[in-house]
Amino acid sequence: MFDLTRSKEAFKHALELLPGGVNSPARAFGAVGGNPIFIDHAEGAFLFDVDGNRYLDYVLSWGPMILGHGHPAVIQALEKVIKTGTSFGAPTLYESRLAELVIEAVESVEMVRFVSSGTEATMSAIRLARGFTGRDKIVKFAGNYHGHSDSLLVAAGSSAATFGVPNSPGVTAGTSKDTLVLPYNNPNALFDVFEKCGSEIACVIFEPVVGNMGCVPMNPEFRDALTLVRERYGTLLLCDEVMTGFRVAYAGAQSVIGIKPDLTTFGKIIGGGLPVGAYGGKREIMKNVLPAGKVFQAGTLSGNPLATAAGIATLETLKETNPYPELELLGDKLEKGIMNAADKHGVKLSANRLASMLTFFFQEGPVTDWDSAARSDTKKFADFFWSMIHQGIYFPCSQFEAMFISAAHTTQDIDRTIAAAENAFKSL
Ligand code: KE4
Repeated sequence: MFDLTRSKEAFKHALELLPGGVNSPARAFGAVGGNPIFIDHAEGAFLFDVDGNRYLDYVLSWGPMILGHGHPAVIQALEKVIKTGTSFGAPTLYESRLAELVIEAVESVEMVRFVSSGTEATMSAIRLARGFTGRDKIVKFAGNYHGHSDSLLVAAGSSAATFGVPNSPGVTAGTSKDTLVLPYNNPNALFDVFEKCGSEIACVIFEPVVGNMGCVPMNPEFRDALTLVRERYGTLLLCDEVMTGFRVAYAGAQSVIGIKPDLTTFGKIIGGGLPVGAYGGKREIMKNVLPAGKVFQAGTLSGNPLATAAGIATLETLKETNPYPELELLGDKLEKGIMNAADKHGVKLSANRLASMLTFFFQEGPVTDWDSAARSDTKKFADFFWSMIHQGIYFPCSQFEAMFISAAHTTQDIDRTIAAAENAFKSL
């Protein structure tokens, strides 16, 4: 058993200062019980906590650290830029360079605007879709999480789902009435709503591969239904790639799923661990954003030189090294190894994976939407989570989160993880 004394003391103190002792509920260990672990530093594929314990990290800051922690290219880029200053409130060459990289990588993106978080990206993209179409309603899907702006915090996934708080207090009825929440991977539910009020719907926002109810890939029929309602009703497709962008493929999950959205949002990896979000898409739509157009959006630290430098270093390293084939091999090995171990010990487990993004659901499966994900045995997940923690393996602290593999993970790390999981299954 790991000694977690200092983390416990740190959490007790943090509880006096911060609501729930954290700055984001996903970190609070609410779904698994016990106290969150306070991290002192990280290196490569590993986290080191304030008690000196080392963990193999499958959270990677909820996705951004695809190169692993403290990658030399990112550190060198930050060391160079920080000597020149940290923020100017004026344009820099870094913003244009990061924009070039995103536009070059993602075929559907002709123009992009940087913000400081995924929430800002999706909130701004929704406003742009409404401004461009002149329509008020939006469609989202249960179990999909797009950040915490009011119109999107309705039957959200991620930590909201974990805490069973589908509609957060403080979100007004007036806001929620324009948000329609449908089941994911369900073409008929989509067609029904569009037949009723398709002409009022500005956009459909979706995760191309859901990470926020655990990993749930989009099925081809649903993909085709999304494309059909866009053609038939003139609604915009808003592909939320905050988590999947540069994660499942350099060209985005949209290139793997085979969907061409009107707008795309980004975050996480494009900041390389610093605060960057972005929204982008067709020029005819993006040119409506102030000051080119009339749709307002602004941000003091948007395109900040430090954050964009980290993002540039991350994307350029991904482009140069192309870790995706190796990440696929490691993901496949991990998925098969843990599923075999579960089978051997009679543990009901179902896995969903795309590339280096995956989730093991404690149930028979298949998991294709929120209702099926919610049937998972969250108590068994919590017991598994803590058993892995005490073996030095750091899984996401919720059944309804995706886990990730970095380019710093090795085959030996995967083997160790499979062995630890088999150990855990013995005592479940
Ligand atoms: P941020 O505002 O947290 O940067 O991004 C919001 C967001 C938007 N879209 C998708 C698909 C996302 O996954 C997220 C944020 N993801 C969660 C993890 N599931 C962030 C973790 C947290 O909330 O602390």
